[in-house]
Order: sequence, then C-alpha cells, then structure tokens
Amino acid sequence: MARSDMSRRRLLKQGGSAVAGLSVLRLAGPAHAFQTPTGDEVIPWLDPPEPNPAPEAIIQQLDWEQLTSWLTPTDQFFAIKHYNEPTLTERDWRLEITGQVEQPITLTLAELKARAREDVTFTMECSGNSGLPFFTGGIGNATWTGTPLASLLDEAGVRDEGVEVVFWGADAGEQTWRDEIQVTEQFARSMSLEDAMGPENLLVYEMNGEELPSRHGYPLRLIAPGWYGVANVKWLTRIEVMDRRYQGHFMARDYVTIREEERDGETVWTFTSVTRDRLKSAPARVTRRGDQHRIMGAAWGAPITGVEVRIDDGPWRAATLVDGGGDEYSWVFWTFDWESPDPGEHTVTSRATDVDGNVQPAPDDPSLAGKATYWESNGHITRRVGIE
Ligand SMILES: Nc1nc2c(c(=O)[nH]1)N[C@H]1C(S)=C(S)[C@@H](COP(=O)(O)O)O[C@H]1N2
Ligand SMILES: [Mo]
Repeated sequence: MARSDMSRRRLLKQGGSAVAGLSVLRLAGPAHAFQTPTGDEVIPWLDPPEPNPAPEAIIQQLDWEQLTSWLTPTDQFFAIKHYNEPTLTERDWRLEITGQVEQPITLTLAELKARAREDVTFTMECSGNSGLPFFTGGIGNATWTGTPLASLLDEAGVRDEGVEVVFWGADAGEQTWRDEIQVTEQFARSMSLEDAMGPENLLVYEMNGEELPSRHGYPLRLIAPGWYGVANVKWLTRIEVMDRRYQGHFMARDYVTIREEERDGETVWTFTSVTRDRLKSAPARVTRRGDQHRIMGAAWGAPITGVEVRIDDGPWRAATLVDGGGDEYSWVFWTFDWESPDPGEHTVTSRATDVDGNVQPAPDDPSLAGKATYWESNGHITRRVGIE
C-alpha cells in the first residue's frame, strides 16, 4: 500500500466513528506560531532533568523549553550512539544486500541516489526516553529522504526461506556473553520480512534537505517510520536476509522490555524486543504574556486526534492541536490556554488520544507499573511549574 493510500486511510478513519470521545481534530494556526513572540516569557520548569551523564558526542538531547520549531533543526536533533562513530567515505563505502536472496546486490551511494526518491517526515524517539531521570529529550522530528527498501529487496529476490531482515551498521563494540564469551559485535537490528517490506521504510541519505551528517548515520541509514529509534540503523553497510530469527545484543538482550504480568492469577515475566512507537505526549513549556499563561507541547507515537491537559488534580481539558503539515509519522504540537492560574506551585500533565481511540496510559497503568526496564516509558508526563 502506497503511503498516500495510508494517509487517506488515516483521514477516513479520523472522519469516521473510530475516534471515541474527542471526535473533532481541532486545528489552529501554522507551526511557526510557536516561535515565542517578543514579550512572551518562558516560565522555567521546577523539575529540570538531571544532568546528562554522557558527553553530547554520545547522547545529545532536545531541550523542551527551547522547542519552537516543528521540524527539529539538524544541529539540535538528539543523537544516541552505543559504540564508535565510524568514519565512512563515499569512495570506499558500499551497501550490500545479501543472504537468502536470488541475486545479491552491491550498491554505491550514487547508485542509491539514482533510484526512486521519497521523503517522510518522521518523529523519531529513543525507546529509553522518559525512562531515566536525565533522559527526557531523546526525540526529534526531521524530514528524511532516501529510496524505498522494499523495491531493493524485490530486486534481490528474497528466497522462500527468507523470514528475517538484518540491518548491519559499521560500528562495533565489545560484548560478553554468558560471562565468558567475548566478541566484537557490530551494531545490528532486525525485522521480520513482512515488517521490512513496509512501503514506508526508506534507505536514507538526506536529513532536512541536506546530506545525512556523520552522527546521524552518513552515508546511509534505515528510517523505519513508526518504529522506535533503535530500529533506525545508522552507518548501514549490509542488509542480510536470514532463514531464522536474528538474536544479536540489541535485539535479544538490550532494548528488551521486561514486564511482570498476571496470567490466571499467576505472576509471569515477559521479555519483548522494542519495536514500534507507543502513543505519548509531553508538555514542553509554559509561557506568560502579561496575565495570559499558555502551555504548549507535543504528541506523537500514533496518528493523534486529541490531547488533554490536567492542572494539579483538576479535570482533563482539551488542548488545541496545531497543524504542522505532517503525516501520520510526525508529532503534533498543541497549546492550552491556562486561564488565571493561582500563584504558587502547580503540576501540568498531558495525555494523548489516537485515531483508534487509545488513550496514553497513566503511570500506574498495569502495562507500565509492572515494567522492570526503562524502555517504552509512554506514561503521562507531569511537570512542575511555579506561578508568581
Ligand atoms: N549503527 C547504529 N545505529 C543506531 C544506533 C547505534 O548506536 N548504532 N543507535 C540507535 C538508537 S538506540 C537510536 S535512539 C537512534 C538515534 O538516532 P540519531 O542519533 O540519529 O538521533 O539510532 C539508532 N541507530
Ligand atoms: Mo535509542
């Protein structure tokens, strides 16, 4: 199904009865309305994240209070790397498509750029975002340009035995298995063949209209719209079709969600690899102009149809969604006019609703309360603010 069909489907769904409760998509002015006008004062949150324990070269984060642009400028786009940042040159770099295929293919960057060109505006979030006290800004929205993955896999001709597609990066690091086996493991993530063939998946060489920077995966990365950051393999060198499941470090051991669940009154632990995004929202900042207070924020992880805001323990009240011009893979900005807040300390919480009527879970929802790992923390985010 082409992406335009998917967008149409989304619009149809929004118009239909699938949306429970908040049935109308409220749209206000364009996204640049978020540029803080002169005279507006940002009221700093009382609960800033803890200091980033890693240098910006390893973990860079979005500063929510500075969020004014619907498209995240590339130099402000968060970055995560687990191993080294490889130095790749167009001259020496190749992409290999290999494994369970009839015709292995090797491509240069120029050959990839000569193929069909597509772009997608996709809000990428690290699945660890909001899971640790210092990590609240592992998210950004960019326009990614590249060539569809599916047609290349089709050209290589996936054999009947092929069930899994592994995306290998050029970066590698030491891993120890069972306390005794030491390996230098390349960064790699995989998907089922069916997921990999999704028409939205792109092999990307441009970010926000410019060449993909080294820290974001030059010369080529996978962009899997709708998937958590870890699936979006940077410094891609090899796509390998396998006849069995791939169980490397970042599939089977790290980026694994461990959850305590009930089964017929019995407690069981479940272990699942991080895959697709979850419905989420966050208040970004509070501004004041004279007596007028306004909260703005973002919602993402699914096609959004509504956001509600709660002040202290008050009722949930609808925020206004702002049309940023994106499709189903990009975040939606929202605003909430906070009428005459009392002086003193307050909490601000947001929750999003998606096109299927799902509501972002509260932190005490069993799906979150029983979670032992910090991945996939999509519960309501509450911030504290002081009003004078
Ligand atoms: N090769 C490689 N790809 C990678 C990673 C990595 O360490 N190596 N980190 C992943 C993780 S966990 C995230 S959240 C995203 C971050 O992408 P960015 O640095 O471009 O924001 O890249 C993913 N792709
Ligand atoms: Mo991540």
